[in-house]
Amino acid sequence: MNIHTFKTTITDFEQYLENSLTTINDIRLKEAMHYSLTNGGKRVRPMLLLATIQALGKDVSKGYPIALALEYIHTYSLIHDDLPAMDNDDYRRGKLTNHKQFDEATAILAGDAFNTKAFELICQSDVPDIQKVLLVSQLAICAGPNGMIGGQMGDIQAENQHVSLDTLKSIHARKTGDLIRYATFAGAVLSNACEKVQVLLEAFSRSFGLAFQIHNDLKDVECSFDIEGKIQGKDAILQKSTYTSLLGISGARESLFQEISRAEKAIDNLKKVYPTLDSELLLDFLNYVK
Ligand code: GRG
Repeated sequence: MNIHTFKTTITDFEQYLENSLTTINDIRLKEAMHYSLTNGGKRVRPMLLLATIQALGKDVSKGYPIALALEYIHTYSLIHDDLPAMDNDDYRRGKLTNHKQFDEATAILAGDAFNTKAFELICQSDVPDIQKVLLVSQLAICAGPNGMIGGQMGDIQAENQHVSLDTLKSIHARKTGDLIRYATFAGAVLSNACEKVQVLLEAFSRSFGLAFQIHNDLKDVECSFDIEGKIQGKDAILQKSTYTSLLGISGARESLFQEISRAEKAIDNLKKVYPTLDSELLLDFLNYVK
């Protein structure tokens, strides 16, 4: 199955996502959460989680609460990332950022609410308790101080500094990569996949996560040359080390292709240990970063 066909089988996920906020009592908080949850995110992480279950031939609807929890954590991270104390952005996805549309305190609380509600969702899902414990603890690890938050801290500290390629990789493996890695982890847990399958899925999503970040850096550079051909834009202003600033555009492209081929190799190997795998669906995610 390709990703477009798969999307048509999970159209009710968007409705499920919209309905998930109806129990929030405070109207302003609910509005602020609804604003950021429904303003045009690509849903890469929940889609990857659900696609992993589909590729392993299991019941995709079982993954909805966990996929939504993952999108909640991602949404919180973007709301907080845009705040004046962080990236201080006025726009995201072509629309006002949460703190510009509402106010700073509301944006902080909307982010906090997504962060806590994610764990509530997993705990209240009807997956077996043993899986819940794994899913909750791994989400806390991936989103936490040695995961996404640690990556964000590293990213802030790297501003105006020259960092090595290894340091840059480590920052992004945590900041962007760990939630992507969680997607295949959760898909595998919910599908009762064995250790070998888990490991190969992790290799796939680790490379996909890095490729996702490199692709993002390349897109930023391609969109940010001024008329004199000088690089402008936020990363350049903050003198952030990026794949493109460390490796140049062609070096970054080379790294991107390397990660894509590592991810493809992981899927090849996975097909050998799990012959019924729908590899086309997982490989299709790589088209997004090509
Ligand atoms: C504030 C704790 C905290 C963490 C923020 C992920 C992150 C950490 C910040 C985002 C910074 C950024 C733009 C990174 C580049 C890669 C990335 C995560 C892009 C956004 O993800 P998409 O493209 O977003 O999946 P959409 O808009 O589609 O949901």
